[in-house]
Amino acid sequence: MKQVSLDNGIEKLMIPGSKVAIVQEGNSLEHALLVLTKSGYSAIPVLDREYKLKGLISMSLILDAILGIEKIEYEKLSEMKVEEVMNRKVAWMRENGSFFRGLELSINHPFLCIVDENNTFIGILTRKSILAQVHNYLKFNT
Ligand code: 4BW
Repeated sequence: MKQVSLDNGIEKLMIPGSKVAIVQEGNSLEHALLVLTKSGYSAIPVLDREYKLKGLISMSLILDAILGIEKIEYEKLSEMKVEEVMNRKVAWMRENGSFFRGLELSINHPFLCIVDENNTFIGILTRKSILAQVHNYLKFNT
């Protein structure tokens, strides 16, 4: 019978950086809104020019930033930069991190950023791929 392990690392489950929708911290909110809308994701990583992880930007953070007291201030979309609005608290792991650590973090985070020892962005681990692995484990090992 096929055996599925939960002790393996996370590298095989990771979506590589080349396939992840990202923005740079110096991009305008308008650009970030475009990337979020076209990719269909509600939150994506923010990187600097050297591809180092800096934060996360989401649709709700952008909307909150452009919401004035009485109306939406659309001009802020081109005036403000992603770094002014992004969430700097990011759930992250190293590529050689354990599956259990990923599972634990994914309870509160829809995805985890994977970085190397220089904080360079390598990819993401999604809640979907973690759940799929747990599902396979339960299906084939119980
Ligand atoms: O455009 C989409 N394509 C696919 N294949 N699935 C999507 C898409 N948009 C949403 N989904 C599904 C996924 O199952 O909805 C879930 C929640 O999406 P989110 O959070 O709220 O945009 C998705 O679950 P998931 O694959 O476990 O991904 C969790 C979160 O990881 C997403 C998004 O914030 C981020 N993410 C996933 N793939 C990404 C990505 N961010 C940038 N680029 C990617 N390729």
